[in-house]
Amino acid sequence: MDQNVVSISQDIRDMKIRGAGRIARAGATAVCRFAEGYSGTDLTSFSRDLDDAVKVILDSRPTAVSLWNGVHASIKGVKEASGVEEAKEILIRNSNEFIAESNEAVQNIARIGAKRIEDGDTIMTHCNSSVAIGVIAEAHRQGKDIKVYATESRPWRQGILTVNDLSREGIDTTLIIDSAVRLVMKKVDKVFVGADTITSHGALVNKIGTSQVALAAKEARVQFYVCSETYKFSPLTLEGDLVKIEEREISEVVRPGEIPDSVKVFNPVFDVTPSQYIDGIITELGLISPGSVYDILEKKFGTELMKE
Ligand code: RUB
Repeated sequence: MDQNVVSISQDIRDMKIRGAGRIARAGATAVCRFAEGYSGTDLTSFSRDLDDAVKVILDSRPTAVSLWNGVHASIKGVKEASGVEEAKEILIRNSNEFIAESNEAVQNIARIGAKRIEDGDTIMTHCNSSVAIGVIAEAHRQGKDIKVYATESRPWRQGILTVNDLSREGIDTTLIIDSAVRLVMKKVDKVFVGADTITSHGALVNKIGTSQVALAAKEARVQFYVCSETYKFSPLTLEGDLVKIEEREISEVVRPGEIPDSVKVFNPVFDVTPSQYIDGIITELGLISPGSVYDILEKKFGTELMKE
């Protein structure tokens, strides 16, 4: 197995590379490295080895469809190549294109999303979404006076990354523990979160606790926005597939010996926010309603994907 594929996949599994956008670009990078390092000349062996590499990459984290989409965008058309050299060229070109488009989408979402933020707004964000942070930072750069409450996001505490990112931008930032969300919501005007996956019926799959933030926002009549590239829309859910919710090690929650062995620990790391809690999804194509996800998926993937 290609060593780059193995080590990038391991870094995703260990959360050294994390966040749905970054893992998608890392997945595309892994298949690109596979192509660059491939020295064989037999197309059948190349295809088989590529299938194995893709499997290792996709197995690294199950929930974010961005990884699946990033890898599938990279391997598109490879099976139709006439030889190994052509297959390698297609792979390298596709993955570079995916990475460039992904970075461009993040910038466009920042520009579009910043328009939803007004001078004087207090914002809440959850976990560590580079796309949501991009929106907030862009509004700040435009001179809007904003305050941000960022949740700690147990157990991995990605909120620590978020407050570091926001304060580096010079934004007035307050860290809160996850259980303070409902209390603090009274002071908040808008919530901006990222996405790991958005289903064809407009539900959001994101860091565990996102649905509780959405519930508290709904109760307090606070607008709830999702910042998401359209490659986080899941074509698989068009056919009714469910999104697999990743469960991680109990060592992320408790220290050894802290609780009796008889006590079970359940550590799901994502949850599902139904579409009726979402005021808008800010994508690189514009601000859309959760009800439009199906149409975008159909346009993007058509029936071609469904036949694969
Ligand atoms: C990260 C998380 C983020 C999304 C979007 O979870 O839930 O909100 O992945 O991130 P984890 P981005 O830390 O478990 O990967 O906007 O950066 O793509």
